Parts: sequence; structure tokens; C-alpha cells
Amino acid sequence: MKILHTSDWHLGAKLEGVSRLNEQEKTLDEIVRIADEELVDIVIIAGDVFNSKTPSSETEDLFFKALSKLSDNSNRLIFVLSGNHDDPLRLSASRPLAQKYNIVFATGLDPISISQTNFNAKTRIIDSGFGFIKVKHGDEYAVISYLPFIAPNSLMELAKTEDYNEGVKLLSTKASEAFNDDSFNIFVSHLFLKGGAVNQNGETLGTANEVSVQNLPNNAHYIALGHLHSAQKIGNNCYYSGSITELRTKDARPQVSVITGDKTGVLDIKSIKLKNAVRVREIVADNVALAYKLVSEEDKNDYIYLTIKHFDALKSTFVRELRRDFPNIVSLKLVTDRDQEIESEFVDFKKMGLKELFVEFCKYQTGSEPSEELVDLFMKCGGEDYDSFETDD
Ligand SMILES: [Mn+2]
Repeated sequence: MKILHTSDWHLGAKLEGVSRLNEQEKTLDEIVRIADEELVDIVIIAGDVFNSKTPSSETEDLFFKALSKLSDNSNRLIFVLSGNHDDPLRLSASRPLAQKYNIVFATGLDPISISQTNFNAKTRIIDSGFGFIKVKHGDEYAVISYLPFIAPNSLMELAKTEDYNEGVKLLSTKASEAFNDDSFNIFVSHLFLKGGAVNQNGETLGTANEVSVQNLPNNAHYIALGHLHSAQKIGNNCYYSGSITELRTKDARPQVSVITGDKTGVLDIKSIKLKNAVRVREIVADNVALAYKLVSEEDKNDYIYLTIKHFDALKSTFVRELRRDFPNIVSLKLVTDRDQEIESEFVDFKKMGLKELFVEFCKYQTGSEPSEELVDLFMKCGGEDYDSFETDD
């Protein structure tokens, strides 16, 4: 059986206000081609389908079109897990319709109803229960057990424990009781694994909600994870496929993983780079002339974060030329010698108050300014009650 593992699509994500929907559409087409060429039977999307809990209709449209192409006329099973960026209810709104097309949304642990399943599909669900589905493909079987992203407090409540790690262990162990000798056993989750690197430089980030490898089901043949954006292996069998879009300057080159396995375990793992994913580069230059040279040596399709370290204000016309000739520069920081002050031509969110930030957020989401009433209402509510997950991965 062949599985394509991908995660962190972050559809609708923008880079300094620049839309990346066209790029993401091309990347998704590339993933469809890979699934076809590699004769993939099951596609696993391990969370963070969308960048926002309220994706635009354009973004949702892109997602549904991609699912429909990926499903190979319902013969391929598509398993979608919700991540911390997804709204579980919104993500699974199309569940009754999707199931007929062999698309499964795992947004909670309650057994998924399989009554609407297309039993004629080449790869199809034959059983489901608490946190798992069982899949049949020819005379082979796979069990997919899963733990979608659940906010730490709710997860601990659900597992009846006061320790997050313990909660993850209890729930994922229970879901994985369905693993069987006759099946390829896969566990899917969206979480921060201890020791995981947050970028291609291998930097790690200790957080309160990181999970130790030993708390994930040790009887899984393959553990398919989402949340960290650089592809990596942790422990014996835990894999992050990484994001399909470079979202920050230090993100690794996007890829997907194709896993071949059977009831004896993993037979082969292949990493396939996504060529349509645009690179996000960071360039630091001493002066304007050097900046011009360095940027011109880069691919014009790459996005560039440029810093000029010794900027001479008298040469600001050169900056205008730079911007004109290289529209792919998405961020420009100018440091002058006199005071080492960083000037930026772009909006600096860090310097904004809550009210300004809210206005910017509304413009980003809807494309227009919010009404005064809405801004007032937001400020009255405090506007700070947002359930974040410590990192924005
Ligand atoms: Mn993510």
C-alpha cells in the first residue's frame, strides 16, 4: 500500500501581504501529479489545511478543487486531520458530501460514521471507532489511528488528566488499540514533538506543550505528523512531512513523503521535493550597490527579505530603483550608520497597538476597513482572548 503524507498546507497564507494562492494552486497540482505517478492509495493531510480559521471563499474553493483532483474519482482515500490553524467545525462542514467521494475529515475522536462510504472504491473504509478508521485496499488493510489538534485544556479534560503529555499518551494509546497484525498501522497527529526543529537550521524551541516521543503509540509502523514546517524524522518512526509552502525565511524546501508499507511495516520512504514552491530568501548587504548586485543574482521568482546594513540616506533614489526593478522584494530594512535605527518601508506590526492591529487584521481578512462599531465592540471585549498554541506553526 502506498501513502502520501503531507501537512501544513496553510492555504491562504500571505507573505507581507502578498497573496500566494496562485503558487499554492500550482503546488497542489504538483502533489496531484505525484500521487498519480506514484500510484498512491491513501493521502494523509496531517493538519493546518488553512492558514486561518476563517479562510476566504477563494481559498476554500482551492482546497475543494484540490481534494476533488486528488481523490482520483473516489478511488483514492483522502484523510484530512485538523490542525491548530483549522476550525474543526468549518473544516468538516462538507463531511456528509465528502464521504461519498472517499474523503474523511478527522476533527475529533468520536467514531466517524461510515454509512455514506462508497464501498466500491478501490481503497475504502470498512470500520471506524474511537480515533481510528480501518481501510481495505485489495486484500491489504491499513489502520489509521489519530489525534487531531485539540487545545491543551480541552485535551486534558477529555483525557481526565492534568498533564498534557499524559493526556496525549492516554488518547493516542486508546485510539491505537485498533492496530492489528493484518494491517499497516499508521498514527496521525498534529503536535509539537520534543527535539523537533522549527527551521532548516535545526533550531529547537522548548515549549510547555511539547510531547515526548515515548508518549506516542510505540506499536505504530509509521507516525505521520504535522505542525513543524520542516520535514524531519524524530525517534524511530515519527515523521514530519513539513509545509508545502515556504512561509518564512528559514523554512526548509517543501516536500511530500511517499511511504510504501504493508502488515510487516514500512518498506520504503521517499521524499519528493515540491518544485513549484517559491523560495523565501534573506539577503543582508553592506550597501545599496551590493544589495542591487546580490538581489540581481537571485531567481526573480523568489521572495526576498532584504536588509541594507550601512544605508546612506542620500542614496534613496537607488532604493526606488531597487524596488522598481525587483518587485519580488517583500521586505526592505534600511539601517543608517548615524543612529543604527532601522527604517522600514513596510508596516511594522510590532509597533502597533491592539486597535491598529485589529484594523489591519480586518483589512487582511476582508480587504476593507472595519466599521467603527465593530472596532469599538472589539475593544470593549478586550480583544485578547485568543487561544494560541505558543508558536504560529
Ligand atoms: Mn502549521
